[in-house]
Amino acid sequence: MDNDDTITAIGTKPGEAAIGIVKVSGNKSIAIVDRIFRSKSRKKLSAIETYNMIYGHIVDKNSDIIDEVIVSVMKSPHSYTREDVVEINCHGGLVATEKVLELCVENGARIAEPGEFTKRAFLNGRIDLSQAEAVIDLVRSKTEQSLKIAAKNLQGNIKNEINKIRQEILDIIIQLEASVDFIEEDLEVTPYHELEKRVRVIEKELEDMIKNEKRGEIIKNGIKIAIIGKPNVGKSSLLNMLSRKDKAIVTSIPGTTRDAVEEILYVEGIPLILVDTAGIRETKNIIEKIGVEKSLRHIDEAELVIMVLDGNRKFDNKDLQIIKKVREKTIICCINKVDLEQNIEMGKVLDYFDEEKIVKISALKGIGIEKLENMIKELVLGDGEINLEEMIIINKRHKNILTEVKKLLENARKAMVEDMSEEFPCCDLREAYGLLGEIVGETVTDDILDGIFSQFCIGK
Ligand SMILES: Nc1nc2c(ncn2[C@@H]2O[C@H](COP(=O)(O)OP(=O)(O)OP(=O)(O)O)[C@@H](O)[C@H]2O)c(=O)[nH]1
Ligand SMILES: [Mg+2]
Repeated sequence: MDNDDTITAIGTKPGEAAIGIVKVSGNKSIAIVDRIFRSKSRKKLSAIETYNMIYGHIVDKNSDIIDEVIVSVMKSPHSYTREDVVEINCHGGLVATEKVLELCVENGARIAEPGEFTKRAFLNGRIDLSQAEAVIDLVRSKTEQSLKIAAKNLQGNIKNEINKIRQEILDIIIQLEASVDFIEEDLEVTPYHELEKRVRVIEKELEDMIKNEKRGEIIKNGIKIAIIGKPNVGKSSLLNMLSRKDKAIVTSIPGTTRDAVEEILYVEGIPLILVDTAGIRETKNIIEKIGVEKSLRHIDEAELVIMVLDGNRKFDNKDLQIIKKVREKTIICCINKVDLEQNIEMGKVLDYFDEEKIVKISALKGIGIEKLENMIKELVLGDGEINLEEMIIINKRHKNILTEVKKLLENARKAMVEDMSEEFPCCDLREAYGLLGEIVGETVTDDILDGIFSQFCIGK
């Protein structure tokens, strides 16, 4: 990718729409569009003020009119990319918009790679890498909550925090180096135990951010909850009750659900992806067998499992077999059909589940559903409410970096505790400082950049 040439792309979704926007960015963008644009007053784009719009037509080399347009000009450095940016608002037909794009290319622009506009904004210093990533998150947001996080990160939430921490690390390094430099001069230096305390404070901040990554992931993508159990215990009835819909087929015939049925619920803006699965049992029926295999896969992928038992029947080996498959998971145990006579031996159930993870319900009558919902909420959101205003929500890439940084800080602190010479903690801290630069994009390889920007859509 050459960053000096002028790039172009369609910035809107292809297809019939009210408008289609062709974006052009780079030092030749105004000259290129001037060649294919005719305003009524014959005014040139180069003559119009930045952030103004002008009406006219796009014409081809035979001066045939291609489209009626409004063109806006945003001059460097006050534009998305910090370069001269021209946006051509076409009538949103597929062919007209494509044709305008083609004319831009014929006149010297190059088709942009996915994310290249935002990459330029980053390379030209308008935003840091965490803000560029926030642009992707913003575009992809599916819930109001995830939009909120992305918008805050775009404002520089992560950037500011990381830069603050980097500054603090740098300051500690300077203190340490000072004690090396002035070792002979008997100058007052900050003692190890004080610096160590400061490192500990940073570690704590990193810990909080690392913890929040998981929450961010849940807010963005929701969590998957698998409803499992042997046939006929009431799994589909429960899905229907929780989603207040008549989504899954319910019958008294064991083996009704063959294929997994999904339904998305929003709990405080967080998507819960509920999956009703086929009842797990040994079966010769080929369709049911595939369904059972699918159930097992869904259990694997689920962050939370709701295990349904039939309170009307005795706890048996089939229940036990299923419990054994989900031992590693976070589980809520529902004793269903409490409206009927209870034959299940609670003593046996308590052998496998903690009392606070068991809830008695009737998926038919709606008994205990609220309690179940609260249990789900608590397990999903963890301790307390999610207060987005005060949280810094990072992504996986950041988390991996912060985890490394935390190890380095621990090493540095250990070196101080063991009263090793200053070079040792200094070395770890310098590495930590450099690593943190990868989050904001100050120290970052082309591979990482390509990995990030290739996730963008074209024209962004
Ligand atoms: N009395 C009573 N009957 C229930 C309750 N929940 C489900 N049932 C009945 O139990 C039968 C089986 O319910 P389903 O929801 O289809 O059970 P399932 O676990 O999805 O069954 P499979 O899909 O075959 O694995 C149906 O006749 C339901 O009406 C309940 O809480 N009380
Ligand atoms: Mg079912």
